[in-house]
Amino acid sequence: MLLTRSLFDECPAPYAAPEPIAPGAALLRGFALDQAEALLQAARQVIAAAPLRHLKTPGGRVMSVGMSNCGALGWVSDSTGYRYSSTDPLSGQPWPSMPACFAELAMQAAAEAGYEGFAPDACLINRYEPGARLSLHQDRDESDLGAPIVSVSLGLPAVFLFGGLQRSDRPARWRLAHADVAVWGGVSRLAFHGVAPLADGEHPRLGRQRINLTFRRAG
Ligand code: MD3
Ligand code: FE
Repeated sequence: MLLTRSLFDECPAPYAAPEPIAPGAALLRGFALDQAEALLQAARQVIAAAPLRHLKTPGGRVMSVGMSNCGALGWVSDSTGYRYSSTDPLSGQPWPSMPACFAELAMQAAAEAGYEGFAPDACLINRYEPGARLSLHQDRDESDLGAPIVSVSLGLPAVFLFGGLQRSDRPARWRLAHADVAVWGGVSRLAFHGVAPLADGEHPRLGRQRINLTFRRAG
């Protein structure tokens, strides 16, 4: 049984139904399976035009996660703070437009979780290599906190930390695997969350990395 489990651990099951993980939040396991190849190809094109980079935090650290964006607005961080920008600070050009397959998947996942009419204007691409992590934080740089956030996991599995409205609330741990989609809205929208250091591994499609697409209504 142990052997069977390890062999098939990374065989994603087909999507069945949303699993509630907190009020307003749902996990859609395997929801992106049919679209994973198209999403990865589109992500590769975005990254070719707006390369992944390790941003500096206002506190002066370098983030372990590599980031890029597509859509009208992109999330950036530097010594002066966090914000959304319509241009890529590396090139001075607008971010690549959001691929249609990205926007469509995000809209469908939001609807599946009960949020009709989600129209993201920002997609953050996060690339984790083994050891990369995201410390506990809130997403509060968006002007419309009534819109949900949709996140799509690709590649190596990660442990997602999902806390409460206070940083001190002990977070629950959720495993997010290839093609899993999570939707966060309502009272979960301002919950503290993060990603534990990525465990090393080899994903059949993506190798030693995890890519996360985070869709937001930022403007
Ligand atoms: C729960 N990214 O970029 S997305 C981020 O896997 C970020 O790269 C993570 O957190 C990642 O800010 C997780 C899932 C997510 C996004 C926003 C949330 C979960 C959330 C907002 C509230 C609660
Ligand atoms: Fe976040």
